[in-house]
Amino acid sequence: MLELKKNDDILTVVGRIDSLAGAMAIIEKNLDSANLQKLSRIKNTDALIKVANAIVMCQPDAVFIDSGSAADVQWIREHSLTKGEENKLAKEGHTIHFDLPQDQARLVNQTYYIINEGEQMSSLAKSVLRAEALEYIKKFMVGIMKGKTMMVGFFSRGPVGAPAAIPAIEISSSAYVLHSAEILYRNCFEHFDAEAQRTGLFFTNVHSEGENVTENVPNARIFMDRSWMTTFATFCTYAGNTLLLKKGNHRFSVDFCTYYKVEEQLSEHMFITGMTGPGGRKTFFAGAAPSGCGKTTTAMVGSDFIGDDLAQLWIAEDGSLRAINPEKGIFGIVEDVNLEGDPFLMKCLRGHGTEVIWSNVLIDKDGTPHWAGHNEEAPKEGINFQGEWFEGKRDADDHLIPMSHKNSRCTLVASAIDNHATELSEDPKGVPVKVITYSGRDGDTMPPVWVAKSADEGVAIGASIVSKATATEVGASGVRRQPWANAPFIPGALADYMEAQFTFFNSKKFSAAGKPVIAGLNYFLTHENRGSSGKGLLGEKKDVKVWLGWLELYANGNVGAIESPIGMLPRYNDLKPLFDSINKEYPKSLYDMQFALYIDNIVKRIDLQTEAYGKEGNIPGRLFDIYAKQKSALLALKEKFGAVVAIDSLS
Ligand code: OXD
Ligand code: MN
Repeated sequence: MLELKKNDDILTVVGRIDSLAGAMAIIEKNLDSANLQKLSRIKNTDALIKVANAIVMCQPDAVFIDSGSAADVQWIREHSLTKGEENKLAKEGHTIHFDLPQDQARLVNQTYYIINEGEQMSSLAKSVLRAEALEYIKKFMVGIMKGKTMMVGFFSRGPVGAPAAIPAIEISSSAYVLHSAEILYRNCFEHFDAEAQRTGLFFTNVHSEGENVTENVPNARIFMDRSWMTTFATFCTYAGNTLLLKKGNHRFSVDFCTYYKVEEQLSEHMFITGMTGPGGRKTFFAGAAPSGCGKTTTAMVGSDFIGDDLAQLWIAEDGSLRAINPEKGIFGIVEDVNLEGDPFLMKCLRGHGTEVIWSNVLIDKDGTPHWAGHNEEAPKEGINFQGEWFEGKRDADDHLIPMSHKNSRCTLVASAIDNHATELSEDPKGVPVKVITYSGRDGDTMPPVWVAKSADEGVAIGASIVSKATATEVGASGVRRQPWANAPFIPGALADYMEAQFTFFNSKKFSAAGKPVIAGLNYFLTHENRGSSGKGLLGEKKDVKVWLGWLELYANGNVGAIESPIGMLPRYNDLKPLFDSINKEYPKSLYDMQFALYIDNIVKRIDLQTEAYGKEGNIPGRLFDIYAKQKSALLALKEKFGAVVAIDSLS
């Protein structure tokens, strides 16, 4: 359950401002005339009260209102340089920001939902009771901005006017955070009041890095108050922990869709991209993958790239599935980004004319950034996320320090990417999505692509993602369940989220043509797991284009498929021409390896999921029905053909 505005808003408890008059008195006392003038354009009472309470709580020396004007954005850039949060690099418009060595990824163990007594949360989430969170905030956030300037920006998570867009306020003493917000989100200062009224809500985010020192990182907290859709973040700067317009507000949006927009909207950890099919037709995809599993690369493979991380989906009046990207920029992992796999991104990173904030890469003596896997000549020394670096340097535990952190990033506007469909991205009507994909880092079990035979089986594919841990979360390791690749961002009970998925994808509001094809994708199968003498991945990054290309044809009825217990599988003869078009040999022997069904592995997965979901309360019975049906069909196949079923046995 989610009850909005339940119990007290912590910001109001601490700031004690609960009226417009009270808010205005604080605002007038703390803003200079230029900033007061700017803020006078915002009339929303709740928003002004939020800002006033944040001022009372954080006690900044000054307050800067970011109206989104070119001058204001320039002020933020310069403030970041003056504070030393960013430094200029050799290339015009490029800067470097370093997060503390202990703050290089999402601090999952210090991230909590603020909940009320008796609320049921996702079994995969940490939560803290309201009273406890209040104690922390009183202790650590009161006066946290003394000596600093508080910056306040008004943004929209999506094109203004889109049915699934929601406005948000970002309040921070970090100019790096506001600078990143300006690149990643649409400043909607002029439209904030109208949007808050239209949607009936807005999100609020309050962050301060404090002194920004290692000693304080253990005290860092990322709190998300579900009931008041307000986040608090302290003593950290990594954007995944601080720019809570991103994953903080995504969580609120997931919550909102699960409890207030059932059968209307979904909020997903998905890229959005378009593929061009025969005759120039465009087919749009929305695809989920856990953090650090190549969503950015996959999205850019399309001819009409829209977004690489988040998607807001809804069913339009005409029965089509629509999507918008709540963001307008990319906070992308740079490890392994190179000319071969990411030509468009590399053009921005190594060319001219694109503003880029780099984080946690190596900077050489000439002011050029370097990162692992860029396939260029690498320097032997420089400055990186832990300070001076030289090849062979070891940390206190005698581990080799890599040239760049595995989770080092680049922040840039999406419209700089050559294949970005900028005009479409800004259309509040969204793009019509025909294909949904789910993927994870799965080295040994599922084939590269398979299509669900029904909406219910599609929901089961999303529910069943497993993936190897990546560098995007501090301290994560092993292979883990990653439901919908959205699990870290689902605040409420998983059962509620799942129920909302079943309801949405089975909705009668979809027209026959509007119902999406739902598929699983896996680029991570390895030779070792397919009985091959080869090593490493069984395919290459660039094969993604083929899997998406095949789904494009399938979704438009141009190719058939082979039926199997887990779903529909592609025919070799349909894949071959797609490989030809990326100039790649595709021997039948490789297809046979990729698409053979390893029954024991798949059944093990089904058992794992059945057991894990069996421990959650209230999971919809149809999930278990699907697992049971698939398992018995798989075992029947094993009976007939053995533990490894060749794809040709099915056709
Ligand atoms: C991200 C993440 O940064 O999911 O997108 O961690
Ligand atoms: Mn992400």
